[in-house]
Amino acid sequence: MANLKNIRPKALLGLLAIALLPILAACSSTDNPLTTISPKSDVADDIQQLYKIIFVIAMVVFIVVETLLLYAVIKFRRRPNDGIPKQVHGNTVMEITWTIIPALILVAIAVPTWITIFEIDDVPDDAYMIEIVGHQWWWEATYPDGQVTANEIHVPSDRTIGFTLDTADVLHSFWIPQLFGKQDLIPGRTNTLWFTPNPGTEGRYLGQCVEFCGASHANMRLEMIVDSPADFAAWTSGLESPAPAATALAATGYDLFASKGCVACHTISGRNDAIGIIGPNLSLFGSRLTLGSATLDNNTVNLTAWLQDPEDIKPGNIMSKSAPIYNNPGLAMADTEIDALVAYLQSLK
Ligand code: HEC
Ligand SMILES: [Cu+2]
Repeated sequence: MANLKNIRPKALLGLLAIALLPILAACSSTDNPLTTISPKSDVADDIQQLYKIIFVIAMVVFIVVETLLLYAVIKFRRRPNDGIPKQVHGNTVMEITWTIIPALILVAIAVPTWITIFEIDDVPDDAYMIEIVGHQWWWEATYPDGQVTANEIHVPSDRTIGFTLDTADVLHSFWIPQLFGKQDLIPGRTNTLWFTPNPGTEGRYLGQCVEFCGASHANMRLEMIVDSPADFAAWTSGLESPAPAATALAATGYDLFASKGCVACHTISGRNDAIGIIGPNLSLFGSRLTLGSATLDNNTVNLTAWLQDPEDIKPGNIMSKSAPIYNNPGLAMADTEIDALVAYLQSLK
């Protein structure tokens, strides 16, 4: 082992600074969309407030305990010619003190915690309710007027949004750290959540499934897109309109979407033959920003890669496991067929 005495103090400081860099870098919210310390809604603000209270109490405890510890270590250190120190057993006053003080600290944490839990528990009556259903490994959202989408969930910025949370299979947990806290999706039970976006927070917010749900749990992300009221209205009405197949290539893709069996699992609004519900609803897929439940940007390269080998992108996903095109070599798709499907999916705007 290196002799610590040979390391100059300045070098040590330098090393410490380098070690701190990644920690400081983790504090910027733009590179870390899953940050919990940059709240953008009323509910997230409440949780942040609680976090601050507990953080301050923890800091005070830390400083008091470390100061006493350092004091004792230095003051009572062993000196030359010290004999055996005085032998004592027990100190009733101290023991009572160090039981009562932590109990009071716990009460100081419990009271604001309970208040916050009750404040954010019940969904306000005027909330705009969206039904969320978790699937291995993607999210389905159904709006009050019946429109359905997946993985990229738009909400209007001017009102309180409520969610009912259910699962189609196993446990999942819904979490968009900048907007609201975690809530589990439990088989046979409907949970709820809600939040009101803060003014001026239109934008994209990343979320993540936070309850282990199988092979691709880590790839089960989502985006919540807080839209201005006008953008939101345009998006929901777009979800209802039939999507035209724009080019000849896209028209070929339209036919392949039926002949390759995609229709068995995917719904696309405006197509009577595409009403499958095993996979995500693909209406307006061409205007989505992400793909594979928010794990990849939605562009030609990534979409082609997804259709060539979804297993490579999301291990164990139901599409690669169950779609005949990936399990029966006789049905495998040619590159030109994939190009046509990509063109068709991108035309769904
Ligand atoms: C056996 C049912 C099944 C079949 C058949 C199927 N898919 Fe899928 N598809 C799924 C499932 C399930 C997912 C979600 C996978 C995941 O994210 O875990 C999916 C995801 C997708 C996605 C990504 C959607 C998103 O929001 O990220 C696209 C695009 C897609 N499928 C296109 C197709 C095309 C094109 C075909 C036909 C060539 C097809 N699928 C056939 C079940 C199927
Ligand atoms: Cu999960």
